[in-house]
Amino acid sequence: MKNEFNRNELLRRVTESRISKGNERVRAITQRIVTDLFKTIEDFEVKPDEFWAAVQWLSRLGASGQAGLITAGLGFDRLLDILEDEADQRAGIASGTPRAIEGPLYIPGAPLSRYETRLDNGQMKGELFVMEGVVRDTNGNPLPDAMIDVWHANENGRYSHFDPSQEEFNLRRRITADAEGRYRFRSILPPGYAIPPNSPTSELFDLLGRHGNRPAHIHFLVSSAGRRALTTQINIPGDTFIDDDFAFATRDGLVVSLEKVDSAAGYESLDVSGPFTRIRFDFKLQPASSADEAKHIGRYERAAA
Ligand code: MBD
Ligand code: FE
Repeated sequence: MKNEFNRNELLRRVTESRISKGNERVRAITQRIVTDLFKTIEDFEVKPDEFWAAVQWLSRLGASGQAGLITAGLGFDRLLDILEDEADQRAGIASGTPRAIEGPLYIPGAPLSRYETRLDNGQMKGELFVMEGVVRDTNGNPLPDAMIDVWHANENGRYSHFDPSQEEFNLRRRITADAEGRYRFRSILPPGYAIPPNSPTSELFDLLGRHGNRPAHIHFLVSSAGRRALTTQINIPGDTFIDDDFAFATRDGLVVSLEKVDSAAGYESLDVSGPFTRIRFDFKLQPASSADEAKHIGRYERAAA
């Protein structure tokens, strides 16, 4: 009878069998997840057709490249930020600009400029704005040559690279701050984002009775030698979804104000002529406790390092 066993013995065999050391952490976390899933299947009396529909959904999700939408929409991305915030607080590390989730749509290697640049290609509809400020440490000292990576959606709420209708790196740039830590750029205010309809992601959100909208936002990755690389976003005020982000990423300290500026004097090098909208925002970077923490890289590169 040694190959006839009940569910508890099956779970024991699945989680305890080994032919080599493996990795203890991976083993322990897998054991927890499998144990919890066995229990979920039992408690909800999940039937084979439901189980295989879910597995097939997971396969389609992977093939669609949308796993990062699901993690954001189910709160995992914000959870990681909350846990890091709590760890900083316990360690007494001065807080800088609040962190906000990277999201799944960052692409490294955007075109690089010094001090100032233009993100849009002149064809995007919407309101011209200039965003400017200084990158500082947590004591307020400017950080010369700090690196800013900025990316946002186009007028349809889509991101270049993932949207074949846009040229490569449209609305994506890197800027090195000047000797006083200053940066500025012009672009067009983006609208919000909505998860793709008729996709594995929208299937789940429909079944959950949830919307898949993000309020209008702009992403940043900001870094400087000896400072902890910051991943954050700003939120553009006035969006219907500002306090109801499907990714739970809005933070009070990141909702900027839009200033109306009457004269373009001083903005000639950005080709601004008439009145325009301005966002002023200084980034504050925490001290880094290792060279790795200071690296200007996206989350997938960081995980692979
Ligand atoms: C986005 O633009 C985004 O920032 C996140 C977190 C998820 C989906 C789309
Ligand atoms: Fe985004």
